[in-house]
Amino acid sequence: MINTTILFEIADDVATITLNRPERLNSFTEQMHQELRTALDAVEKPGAARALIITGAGRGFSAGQDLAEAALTGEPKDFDVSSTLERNYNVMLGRLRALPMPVIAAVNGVAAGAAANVALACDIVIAARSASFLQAFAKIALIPDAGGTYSLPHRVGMARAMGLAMLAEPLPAEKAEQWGLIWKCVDDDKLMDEARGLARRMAAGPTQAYALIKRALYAAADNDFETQLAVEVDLQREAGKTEDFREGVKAFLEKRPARFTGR
Ligand code: LHQ
Repeated sequence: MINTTILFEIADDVATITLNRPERLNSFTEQMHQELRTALDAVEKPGAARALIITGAGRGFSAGQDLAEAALTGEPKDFDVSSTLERNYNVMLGRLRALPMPVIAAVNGVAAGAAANVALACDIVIAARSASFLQAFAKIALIPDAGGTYSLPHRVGMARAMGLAMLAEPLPAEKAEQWGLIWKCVDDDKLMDEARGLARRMAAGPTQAYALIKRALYAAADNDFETQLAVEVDLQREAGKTEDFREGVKAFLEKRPARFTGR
């Protein structure tokens, strides 16, 4: 389907995007962003998939923006660094967050710069024990982008967020798990089994409930308690109208596993 700067497939309701420029540590180019848009178009088609995995080919997840790409060379007056954020990263981040299914980042190696924050924008982040998260930006005199200035203080608190952003030192996966930055760190050779297992499990789960859980939890970061209670009322109303809710209750009462369809 798409087989150049990314690999893309959908099997058993699980879509998988593999960033695929291993010789450049899967750093993001304009072409890769274009192919990611095409892949997300396919995932967003109703009924196409019920979970998405994002991972990297080779020894890294991704080194962030391709710093060698033509648009970044030359005199500062000739390019606007923010343009790719607005055209590419931010649109992609919004789409991942809005995707009505769980998105799993399987971080197979270093995730640096914008790529670290793309991974952290996924709903569940699993990392190989040898992987690391590097807010590389300050090394090239930039600030964390792709949502990093939002997700870091929210997830790990201001002290750690500031240290990660200013010192630009790699955070090993185990420490990322201990800090609550990611869901889980697993042995390298177990990473994809673990990610696929989770994705398959969730692809057979209550897809609409997962989508509503995402909406509720992401909204919470910006809401006060009263507002969030109201959000829960609205979203729970929607969850309660799904066939899967009826099936879940019925299965409980009949003491059998639920057979969810995502409807
Ligand atoms: C790369 C890259 C790379 C090109 C490794 N580009 N070639 C948004 C908007 C607009 C502008 C700017 O930025 C942004 C957001 C961002 O993402 S800014 C942050 C960009 N990323 C970085 O600054 C990280 C740069 N890379 C590194 O610091 C290292 O490569 C890390 C620590 C990730 C990995 O180190 P190593 O494991 O030692 O690998 P390596 O450095 O040897 O890289 C392997 C190859 O990949 C190498 O090529 P070569 O021809 O020498 O084998 C690198 O040049 C290339 N590469 N990152 N971002």
